[in-house]
Amino acid sequence: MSAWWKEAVSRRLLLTGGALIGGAGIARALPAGAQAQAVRADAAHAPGHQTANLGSHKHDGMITPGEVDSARNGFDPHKILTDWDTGAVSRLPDGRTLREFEITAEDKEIEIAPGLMFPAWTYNGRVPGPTLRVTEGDRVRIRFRNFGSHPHSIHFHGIHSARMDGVPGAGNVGPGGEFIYEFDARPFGCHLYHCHTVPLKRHIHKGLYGAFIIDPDPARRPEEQAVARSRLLGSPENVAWQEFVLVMNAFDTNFDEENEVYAVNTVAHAYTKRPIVIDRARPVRLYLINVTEFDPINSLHLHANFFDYFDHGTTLTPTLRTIDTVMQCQGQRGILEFSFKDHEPGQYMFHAHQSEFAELGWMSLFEVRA
Ligand SMILES: [Cu+2]
Repeated sequence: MSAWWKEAVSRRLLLTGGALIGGAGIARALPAGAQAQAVRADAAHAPGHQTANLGSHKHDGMITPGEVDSARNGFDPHKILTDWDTGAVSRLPDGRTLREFEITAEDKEIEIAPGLMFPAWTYNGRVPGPTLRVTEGDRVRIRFRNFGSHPHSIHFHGIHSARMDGVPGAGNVGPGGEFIYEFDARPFGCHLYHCHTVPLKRHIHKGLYGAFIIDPDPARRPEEQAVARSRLLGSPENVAWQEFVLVMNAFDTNFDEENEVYAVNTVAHAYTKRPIVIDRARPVRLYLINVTEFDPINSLHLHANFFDYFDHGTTLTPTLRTIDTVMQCQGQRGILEFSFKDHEPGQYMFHAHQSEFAELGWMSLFEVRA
């Protein structure tokens, strides 16, 4: 069998065996029972052997058994879907809105699948970090303090000066240090922020990233006011929508530069075990961001339905219409809009269409209710 298949088998057993990994090798860290299963699974898939027994052990269905302790983690993937952080709001002398945010970096062990701890680096103690949500044209001021053990920064995707770019020499902060990033929010869209300290792949993968949404200002877009208002958080037109943020991420639990666990909003299979409830009568808007390290792309496939897609969220008319799957490379993002109004109630899947990612945690459900 190919090396890829053996690898997939051992990655899958890591999850279904409920092993606890803290930087040790997978085989060494697997409990004795799971090691025995790993041996059997490999034997079952030896060339010429027709009896696949992956589904025969007690945790069937490719879902991580058990529950993650959200209280101990200090964040809940279901709350992350909608907990927009709009900052402390005040008026500048010129009448514009100023939004101020406080973000800290800290080292923290988090549970990413039942019993599976990951030594993360976090913004505000959570992965992904807070979802910052502002309006086009606002002044944004972020006070960043580094309580972590390594240098960190915040690099925002958006338009700003070189001094505010969060790269080495411009807002890179050593342990105990502090920096204030400040810029005008533009362009409107679905953006992200992440640490830009080297080695970048390690700093991003450890958990230092989050969503940064800039809503369009309807007053600046007279031609497209109605749709702009529907995107503006809290407007009557916006309240009609069901909006959720989904950050596609993954975790390399044994530091071999391959991921063992995949998810949206960090916790494997969180929305399979407890589906996202959808009111059939109201439209759905997803803010989708890919920060997955080590794999070149990630994707979202919606079952039994199609959506319109706004690449980067920087337009008010769709850039792709009537699709059911979208791919994103790391750092790419977009807005998905769809409706279940003509569907019968029930559970509708959405997941990565890389099947391996889905089995390793990136599988989710909408529960559509009448
Ligand atoms: Cu960093």
